[in-house]
Amino acid sequence: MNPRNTLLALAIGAGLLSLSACKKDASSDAATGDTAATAKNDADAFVARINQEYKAIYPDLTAAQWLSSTYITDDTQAIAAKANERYLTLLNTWIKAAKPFEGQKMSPESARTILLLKLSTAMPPPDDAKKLEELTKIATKMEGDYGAGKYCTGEGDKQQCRDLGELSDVLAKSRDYQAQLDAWQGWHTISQPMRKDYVRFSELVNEGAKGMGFADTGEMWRSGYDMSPAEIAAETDRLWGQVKPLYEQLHCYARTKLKAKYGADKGQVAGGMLPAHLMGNMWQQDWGNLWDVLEPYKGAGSLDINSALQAQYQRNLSAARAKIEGEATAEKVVEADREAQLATAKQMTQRAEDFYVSLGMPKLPESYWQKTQFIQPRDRDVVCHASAWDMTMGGDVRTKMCIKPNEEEFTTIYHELGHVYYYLAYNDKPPLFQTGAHDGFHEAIGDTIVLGMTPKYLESIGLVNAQDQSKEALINAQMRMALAKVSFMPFGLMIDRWRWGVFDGSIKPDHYNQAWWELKAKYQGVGPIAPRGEEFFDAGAKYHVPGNTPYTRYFLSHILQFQFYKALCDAAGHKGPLYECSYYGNKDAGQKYWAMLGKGASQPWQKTMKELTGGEKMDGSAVLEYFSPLQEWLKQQNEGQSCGWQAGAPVPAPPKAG
Ligand code: X8Z
Ligand code: ZN
Repeated sequence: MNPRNTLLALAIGAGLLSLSACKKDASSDAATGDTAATAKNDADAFVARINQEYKAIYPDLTAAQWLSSTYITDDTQAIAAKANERYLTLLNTWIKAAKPFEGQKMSPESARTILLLKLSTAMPPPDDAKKLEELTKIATKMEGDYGAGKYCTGEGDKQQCRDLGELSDVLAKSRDYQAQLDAWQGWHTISQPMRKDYVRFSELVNEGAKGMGFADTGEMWRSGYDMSPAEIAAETDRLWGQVKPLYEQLHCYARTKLKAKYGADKGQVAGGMLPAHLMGNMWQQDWGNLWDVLEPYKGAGSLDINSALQAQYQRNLSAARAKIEGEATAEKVVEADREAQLATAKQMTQRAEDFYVSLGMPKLPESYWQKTQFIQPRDRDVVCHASAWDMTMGGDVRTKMCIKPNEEEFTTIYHELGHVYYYLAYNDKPPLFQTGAHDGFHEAIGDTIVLGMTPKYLESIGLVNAQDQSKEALINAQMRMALAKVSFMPFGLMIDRWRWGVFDGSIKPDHYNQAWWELKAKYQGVGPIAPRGEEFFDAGAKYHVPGNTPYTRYFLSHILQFQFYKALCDAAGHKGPLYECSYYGNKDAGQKYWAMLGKGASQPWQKTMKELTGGEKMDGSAVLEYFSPLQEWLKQQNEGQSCGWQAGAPVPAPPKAG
């Protein structure tokens, strides 16, 4: 999550409070009779003022949001909802106040600021004060309910409640068909009560979007790309068309392996789709946890990062236990374990920081280490979903995670630090330009660094053993990356296809779940083993729906990051196949990247993109270039198979337990 989305407009309102002061300056121009110049001065002064006051008021909202996300109680939620309500009320006022300036003569910077102002929230507020209050309460409640969500089984003393982390662990590690099914279905019970909230939520935000002149909230979300809403929708189709053949090959390979593992009846569902509960991930967005099933060549390249991180944790645990030897009460043992978890999480974060610093970027400020939430607290509910925060636009940057020592979390840290370094790089820009060139850029920064985590890099930091140069090792390395990146792409697309439909009314509340699974089938080729009726609200079991974070950004990011990667490789003077390139330690690449980050949203993203990559379009060809050895290999593996799936096939009764 990027809290800036909800915050960007804050400054505008604050700015308006002092607009009378701007007018005083403007009137002196009026005396000269130059009305165009007067209007220009008015607009520029308006923008300058709101920027200043935005920055001043911004920390009030981030503090309330941070508190409610790291300490979920009724009270902190009430505080966050109120803070949000106050801010959105101001936003409404300020957007209206900006209206007379639209189309007036003003500097390009001011015009862009006013444009960004209207798009600065993902939650367009309705005019009506009561409805706005209702909206912020529902939004805060949905995110809190998600964060505190637990699946409980058994009764009385025997009751066992598991949170998302624990249930995800089952999917990641257990290969017991029923245990995985139970964990998957269990998590999907937590969102059932959210359905009615989401129905109301969409009505309220749509009212807000219409009030701002958009057809609906989806159109508003699609308006933030320096092109028309219809154009960006068509762009996502085009980009998906480029990478879809690669996804289909990966899908085909995974299905063959799952069938070999679980049998032809259980390894797939109707229409040749992949069973939702068997993909190692609650949403089937990242198949990296299925390495044991999908590894092409056993042991080749030995990229076992999970074991290395586990070993690091065990070393920290031994050290912490040694300190309490002879006096180890149960409580002290638990504390030692937490000390080891925290130490490991910090070491993992230092590793990630080191990559950025190696590029010539600054070290993270001391306050980052003091104020970040690294691991899940023991004594309270928190929103564990990883996020990066810019609390003040003045260096108080933080991440909020529940880090565990595994590869997925390790790369997520690199992802989150991408957000943090973006914040730091554009902190000297006017506050309203302190956001991504577009939201996909923000998501791509850290992931680009992840692409630079080549086997050689991992070897150089001692995380994996010496790498051999065999063809088998290459395919294994490519597969490792594809399971994280390629498997994600259709998921990155389908979530907002669903929300765009909800917001434009083509998906009605009584078909929420049906539409959700139709889209999962169409794009991902994934299905449940038994029909999921409208008593469920499966979209709500993914953070970004109750958390109201637009998702197209992640799809775009998965295209962009390969373009950025290629550009940084060029800057680093890399010769040879793209996938071999790492710019770890390369200051030329770092300088180019930092310069791009520093631009924030001050100019259309196409210009920023051109400065980095030389081109002005998003394009999937770098993805295909990167994965070309794997794609060839997959084609050979899949020879003779009939790949692809039928999205509309009826879901049969589930196979018998066992
Ligand atoms: O939500 C995130 C980040 C925070 S911006 C952890 N991601 C998406 C997700 O988890 O669904 C990163 C990849 C996709
Ligand atoms: Zn992110």
